[in-house]
Amino acid sequence: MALYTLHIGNKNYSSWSLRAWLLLKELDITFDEVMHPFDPVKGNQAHFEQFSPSARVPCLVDKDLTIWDTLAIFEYVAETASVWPADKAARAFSRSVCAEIHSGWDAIRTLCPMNCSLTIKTESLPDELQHDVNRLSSVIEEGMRRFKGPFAAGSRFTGLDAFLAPMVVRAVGYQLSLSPLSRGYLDHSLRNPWLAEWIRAAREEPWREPHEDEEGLRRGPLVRDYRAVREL
Ligand SMILES: N[C@@H](CCC(=O)N[C@@H](CS)C(=O)NCC(=O)O)C(=O)O
Repeated sequence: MALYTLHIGNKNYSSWSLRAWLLLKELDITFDEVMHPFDPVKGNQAHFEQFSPSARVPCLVDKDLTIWDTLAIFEYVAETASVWPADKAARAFSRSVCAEIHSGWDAIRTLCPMNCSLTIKTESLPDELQHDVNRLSSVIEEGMRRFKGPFAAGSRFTGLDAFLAPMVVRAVGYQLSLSPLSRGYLDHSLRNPWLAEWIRAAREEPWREPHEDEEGLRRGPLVRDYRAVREL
């Protein structure tokens, strides 16, 4: 029997869902996955509030406990599993970067919405987006230098890698320019079999979020759309 239930959104678009899903998969924690496709016409509020107090995904259910919001889910799982690095400095760094991403990086999140299916040749990088891209590059670089890789905070996958996964998808999909060391991290992350499985499933989804696709395409011309299935 699965330990938890994890409510998630569309794999193509739901960056926060990816983080929690990837963490549980990497930690080998069994869970039932319940996907709730976003509804770009009616909105999600009425549907999502049936299982999540914030009406957002991801949302984790452990028997009679409901844990919502990605950081809270990570800390809940950390009570019984090895989410964060054993090394104190690496743990402090990881939590700082995760908190920074969670409460900031608005430009990269809104101007480059995660889209597992599209490759876009980014030509328009407003200053605030360039700032976030530089910050992404520099936190990966710092993690790799200080904790020696190949993961962001040392020799094994941790919560920080789960937090960075949607940024990896963005960096590749929007062809963002990162430092050579950071690019090495991207290549290593893309070889993660669970991330590859998520991306594969995302590309088979029939659902579309037109405003997300349009926002992404404002960054530059489409190089490739990997979606296998026609829109419903
Ligand atoms: N702070 C929340 C953010 C969650 C969030 O914004 N999730 C998006 C999907 S990636 C969502 O549920 N959107 C539905 C909506 O806004 O209607 C977290 O960290 O989990």
